Amino acid sequence: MEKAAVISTAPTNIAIIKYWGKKPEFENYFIPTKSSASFTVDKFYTTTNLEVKKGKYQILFELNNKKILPSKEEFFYISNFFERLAKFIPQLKNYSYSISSVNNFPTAAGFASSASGFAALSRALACAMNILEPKIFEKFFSTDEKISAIARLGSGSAARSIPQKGGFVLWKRGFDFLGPKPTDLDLLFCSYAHSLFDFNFWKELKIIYLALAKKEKKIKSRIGMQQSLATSPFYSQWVEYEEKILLPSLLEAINSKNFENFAKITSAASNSLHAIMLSTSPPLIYLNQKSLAVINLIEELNKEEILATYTFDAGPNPVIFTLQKNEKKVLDTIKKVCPSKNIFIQNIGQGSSCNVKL
Ligand code: 2P0
Repeated sequence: MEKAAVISTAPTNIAIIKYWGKKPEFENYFIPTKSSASFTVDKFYTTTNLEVKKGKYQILFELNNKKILPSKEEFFYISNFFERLAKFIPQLKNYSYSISSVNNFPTAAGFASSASGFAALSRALACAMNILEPKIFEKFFSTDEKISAIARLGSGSAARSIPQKGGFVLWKRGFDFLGPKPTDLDLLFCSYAHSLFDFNFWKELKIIYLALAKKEKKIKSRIGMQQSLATSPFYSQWVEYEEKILLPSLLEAINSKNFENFAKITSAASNSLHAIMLSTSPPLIYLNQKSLAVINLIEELNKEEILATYTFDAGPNPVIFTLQKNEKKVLDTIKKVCPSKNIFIQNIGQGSSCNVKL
């Protein structure tokens, strides 16, 4: 075959236990310092059309129906991903790639799109290689675990948007089980995400995204996490505590659908991430006044009974979790600080998928 055309979709995900840093000795392999765990969501996703043709290596990239020039940062992230991949799979350079990605969620509202974007691209690439290069497909793309490890090279959080079952997904840091002399492939495939609880395991859980602030020109996660690793005096204790204590407690809380414990762990993990960010030098401050107002509102709401919890990534927009039976009460509270049009209510969703176009 000389040509393949495929269409993929991948949802975004929201981490409860966060990823914030790569092992410096494995920097080129994007192996995280700690495991992370997230919920896949059902309403925010990227759709990617990919055409792969035999011939001169080149990349054309459109995002939200606009051509992205090679001088732009978004293009650089994509071409960098292909360069990193080509170190493992040189045959990728025997093809040209036309990529058109559309996010169904407001990109400018500050919702991260690199997770769904790189997951959709990796899934599409897997699908295309199945048609064009069966041996390469077999070696690098034949399981969700492999595709998840590949997606990691685009953007760490994308690894968690790959597993088709979606739901609650664990991305293991993986390096604990490497032998003394790991090969390139050991390093590539040791760290991947897999689904622990299906999308329909905890149907009552509601995930509410708030667009409090538009995207700001802040330090990008990729740079920020390097700075935290290099300068936060609490970094290694944070990693060990979350790996050994918080993550196992979270798995237990979800397994038993214990919302109260889940809520306490979720806000604690978010606040710890932001404490690490604040203890970075120079400090990384992603939360703003409105974010703090939401934290105060939820803490106030929870005084008698725990009804909701919150988490923040590298930005000011909260994601709130509650149970369906308490959704109205929680929304009434949130609406004090966020207009209805900026509130996006979601369920836990399935993962990425792909179809071949005729
Ligand atoms: C997460 N974040 O676990 C954490 C929480 C932000 C805060 O994953 O360098 O864009 O591309 O691997 O995936 C954002 O980092 O970084 C992120 P790269 P990415 O969701």
